[in-house]
Amino acid sequence: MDDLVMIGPMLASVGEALEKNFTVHKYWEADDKDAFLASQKDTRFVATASGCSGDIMRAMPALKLVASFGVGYDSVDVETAKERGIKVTNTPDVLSDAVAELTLGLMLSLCRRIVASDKYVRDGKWLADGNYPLTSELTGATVGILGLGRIGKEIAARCQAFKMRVVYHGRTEQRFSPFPYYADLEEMAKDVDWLVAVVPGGAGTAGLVNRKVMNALGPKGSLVNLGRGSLIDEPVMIEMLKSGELGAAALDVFAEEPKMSEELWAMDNVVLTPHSASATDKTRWGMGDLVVRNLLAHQSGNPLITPVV
Ligand code: NAP
Ligand code: 8YV
Repeated sequence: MDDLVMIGPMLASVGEALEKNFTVHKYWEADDKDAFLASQKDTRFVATASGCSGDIMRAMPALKLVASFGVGYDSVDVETAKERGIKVTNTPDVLSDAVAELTLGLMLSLCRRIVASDKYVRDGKWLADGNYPLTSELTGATVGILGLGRIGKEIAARCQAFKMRVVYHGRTEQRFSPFPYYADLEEMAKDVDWLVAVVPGGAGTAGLVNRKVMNALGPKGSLVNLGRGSLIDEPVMIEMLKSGELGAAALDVFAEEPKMSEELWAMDNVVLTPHSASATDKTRWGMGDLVVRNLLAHQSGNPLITPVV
């Protein structure tokens, strides 16, 4: 059987399928990483849910394919892969519905204060203090989608079902999109009630949602981040949420996750989830299946199903 290096633990269904088809070597279990990599000079396959560095690629001269679990591949050193002729695959599309679904869940939680009002009931305050304060709704509001890609489009469709007006920003206008395009993110932020960020991470998008953009969104605006923590200037966001310069935030991803400023935990204008937008049984199974099918395709000389490079 061909050898394969697994960088970190993966979903059980992926592990089982890989064990059937490859001799699996577990990088994360090795005490001496250099010695481990030195023993993998002839290994052609890597499977990972936690990225793959250029150093690992350089230490594996026979490496031909890095199959990554997740659509975002910012933690895979794609430049080094390209230089070395290593193919990289990801898991697009199969997760778009689940991510869009959680996005709407977060938006509803935020504007209808579902999490806070659940706590209100459990704390016995309904009985003691009377009705919970009035909230706001999605109906009639404008949402600006930062990144109208595969997931962005699914979010847009769901926002329309909630009778919202949808606009978007990306680097390029999508010619046949039914939604108004903003070439400038700050201009879009001025005009919307909700800013939903769902662009890839990496150097090109780091800090895209900066003070100016959050200022434009303003005290009545809500920021939702499903993309990557690196998209937002997090310290500035926290400062603006505290001061009321930014209305509210719903966050699934964080710059240093799972770490984050505990200041966020105390804010009731914030809803937090643990990078779980794709974390359903069905979707994670589909993502894992795609990882395995890409590896098997390459192993048998067939075209990759979802290549990045
Ligand atoms: P996609 O189809 O490639 O869409 C990405 C969109 O981002 C495109 O519309 C692109 O439009 C836009 N974009 C890229 N760079 C940009 C920039 N510098 N400025 C403005 N817009 C930019 O990707 P997808 O499948 O929708 O996934 C998007 C991202 O969501 C992933 O890369 C990942 O980081 C994140 N994600 C998170 C979770 C989670 O669990 N929270 C799950 C899945 C995915 P232009 O090319 O026109 O700029
Ligand atoms: C996963 C994601 O949680 O697909 C992505 O880009 O962020 C998520 O679906 C992650 O990739 C799991 O490793």
